[in-house]
Amino acid sequence: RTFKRQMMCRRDIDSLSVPFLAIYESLIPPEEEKLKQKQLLGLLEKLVSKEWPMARLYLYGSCANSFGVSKSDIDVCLAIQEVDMDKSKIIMKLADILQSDNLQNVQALTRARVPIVKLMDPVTGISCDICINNLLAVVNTKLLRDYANIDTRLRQLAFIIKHWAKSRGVNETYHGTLSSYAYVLMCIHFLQQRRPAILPCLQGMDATYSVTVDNVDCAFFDKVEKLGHFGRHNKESIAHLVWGFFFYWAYCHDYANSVISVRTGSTISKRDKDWTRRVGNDRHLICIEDPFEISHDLGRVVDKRSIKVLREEFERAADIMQYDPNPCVKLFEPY
Ligand code: 3AT
Ligand code: MG
Repeated sequence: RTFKRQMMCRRDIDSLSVPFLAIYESLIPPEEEKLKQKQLLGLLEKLVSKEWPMARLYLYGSCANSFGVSKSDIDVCLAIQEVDMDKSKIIMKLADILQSDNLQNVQALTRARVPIVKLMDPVTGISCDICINNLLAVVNTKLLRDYANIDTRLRQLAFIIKHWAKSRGVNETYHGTLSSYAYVLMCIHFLQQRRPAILPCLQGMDATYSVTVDNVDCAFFDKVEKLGHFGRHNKESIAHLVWGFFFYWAYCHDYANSVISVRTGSTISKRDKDWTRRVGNDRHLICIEDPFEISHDLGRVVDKRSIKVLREEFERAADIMQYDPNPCVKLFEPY
């Protein structure tokens, strides 16, 4: 492998933005889908507040971070202070409460890594997962959404990368590949690295938003409308960025020594984080620092076999972007 290989981008790259933008547009959820999600959230709020008037429901994940494609399930977090009830009891009770109304397939998954209630709303056709007190996910959802509001190229790039990852079968954490959340962080990191930068580092700026959740201080600049158009000095087209993203992960990222860190707007060394050797099941073969739970490597699910799959997919995509006459077809070919 040629590390930090220099490569000139193909000369017709910008003309490829038209088909890429068409794919992006086709993935955007229609307004009526958003309305249905709100409607379902309203129904859930009504049912929950009968039993727990002080509880709150928050949307998180792709339905709220602006990286959700059409027909996604929604992720909901129940924020509740029930001191003498453990999570699995709350999950069972919640399932009970929701069972009673016109919702379908209500299931309590108390033994999952993150215990949830799953259900389907027959009126809107939307499926939903409800977790308990996972407020860090609500805060990281806000961080992602705030980044998306700075430059539309982030949302475009992330949609295209998520679509690629799903088509190629590399968006499956239970098979050792990466979550959608990890891919969006990779996109943000990549746009922070462009010169001129397309995204700033919100956690490196004076904080205008600050909360403490589970003993983690979460602080960042969230008045993004005040940034003007931050990335305006960088004129790279979406096709150029898709090419650059794959080229970066195929040939530029230093997998052996570097951790990508949206929190610092840069990379940091694996040695500084003590992520140099395998501890338990955490192998640190690709390192993606969570912006708030900084001891948390989102690449920890990746193993010896799947890192090879991932890197080969990045190289395949980079080569298609560089040489294929019709990259939009080949890139998303089912694996
Ligand atoms: P899909 O459109 O459903 O593929 P998503 O954005 O909903 O994408 P995930 O299903 O991977 O992404 O995760 C849902 C949310 O849960 C996203 C993020 O706020 C949170 N989350 C996921 N994985 C982690 C993690 N390892 N650490 C912290 N938060 C996480
Ligand atoms: Mg989701």
